[in-house]
Amino acid sequence: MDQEATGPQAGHDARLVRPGRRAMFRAGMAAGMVALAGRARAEAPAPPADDPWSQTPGPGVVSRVYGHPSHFEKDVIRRNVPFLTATPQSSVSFTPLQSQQGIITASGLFFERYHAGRPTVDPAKHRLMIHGMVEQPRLYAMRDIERFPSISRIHFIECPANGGMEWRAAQLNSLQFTHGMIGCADWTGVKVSTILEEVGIKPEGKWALVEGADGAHMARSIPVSKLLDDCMLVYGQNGEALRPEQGYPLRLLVPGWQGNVNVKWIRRIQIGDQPWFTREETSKYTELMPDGKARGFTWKLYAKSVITFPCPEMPVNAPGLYEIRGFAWSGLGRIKAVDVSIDGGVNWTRARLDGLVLPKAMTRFTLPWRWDGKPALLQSRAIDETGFVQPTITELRAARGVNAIYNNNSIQTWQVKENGSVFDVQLG
Ligand SMILES: Nc1nc2c(c(=O)[nH]1)N[C@H]1C(S)=C(S)[C@@H](COP(=O)(O)O)O[C@H]1N2
Ligand SMILES: [Mo]
Repeated sequence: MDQEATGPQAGHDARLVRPGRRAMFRAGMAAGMVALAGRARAEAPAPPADDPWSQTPGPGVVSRVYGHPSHFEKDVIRRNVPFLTATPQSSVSFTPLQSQQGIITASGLFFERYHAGRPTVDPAKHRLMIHGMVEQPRLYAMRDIERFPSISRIHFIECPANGGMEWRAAQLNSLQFTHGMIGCADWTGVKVSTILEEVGIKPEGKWALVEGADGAHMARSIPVSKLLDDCMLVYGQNGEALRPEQGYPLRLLVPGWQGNVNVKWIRRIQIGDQPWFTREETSKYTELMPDGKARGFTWKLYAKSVITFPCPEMPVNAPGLYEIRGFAWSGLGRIKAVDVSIDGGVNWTRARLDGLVLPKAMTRFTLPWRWDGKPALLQSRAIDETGFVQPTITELRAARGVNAIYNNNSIQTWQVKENGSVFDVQLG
């Protein structure tokens, strides 16, 4: 059974999400600091209290066991929406983006999506088979793959169903549930091109079937050109071995393309001359258009962004100076700019891009904001290096209708109320 999906938080209902006390505390910190500064002018602040932790030595080194975050951070966890899927084995848990610091998603918080649960794959027994239209079919053990020249790259993975529940209306009052099917990590592994050069692709080999070793045998068709361009066979994640949730011991990374093609526990790459039209690219992961036809092979993830503070889980408190924070990403390349609006898209201000701005990676943006205590409608709009501008939900519905589940990259609106609480809304 999937622990994450059946643990104590399993009963968490998306419709009932309210900020916890700790979240309220955090959100109020900026305002609190301003208030403190005001008070300091009147009377000198009291020296720090000699709390119990200041009076004795603490426990010794955390050695010979795996280290964990402070237990005060115990609410920063993946969460799932039990009514969303039939079983925890065909489920998804969402990244708590409201608590993500910086562009790297901690491995224990990286969203998970399984079609048949999480297999326990023995790395000593795991094999990657490469066959089909190749000169030299091969069966690789993990130690063979780890021997090849390697690279490390920071990339996001996003399920195209991220935001899929919001096509018709705003119904999940939570950043974690509207946007949490994304994570960004530092991945280490081998370029697929390195291995495909070893086996030699025959000239007619234009497509590849990539298949997982899980019970779902998740299989997708990918053009060989994409595999040779920037795909990786990944065994490292954020400085350690790939996590079981992410496909231990080996996963395919397809930078900038929808999460589904990033096959976990990968065991087979078959080269052919046409796509296979598997279940996951016909009955699933296609988009029903208003004219009744379905769009297929919509792999590319276009520019998207979201404000992570404030958000429903991280409200504001007293009026004063805050920093609006968020993430932007594009499957087409680098983020060029992010604009932020506090009046529902009437006026826009360019945000500051902070830290690393990498292709097909989450990018951090910030903008100072003096909240006057009045209602506000916060939005962010990403623009990538190809010039693509993130659309509004109205524009997206006009283009694709409301039957689509996948690829909702629309601008998110957070409504800030006078009492500081924040709600997921859509502007008509
Ligand atoms: N073998 C296998 N690979 C898989 C899946 C799966 O169920 N089995 N789920 C896919 C889907 S739908 C997504 S969105 C991503 C999620 O990656 P993550 O679980 O590492 O976040 O993995 C993809 N790769
Ligand atoms: Mo997915």
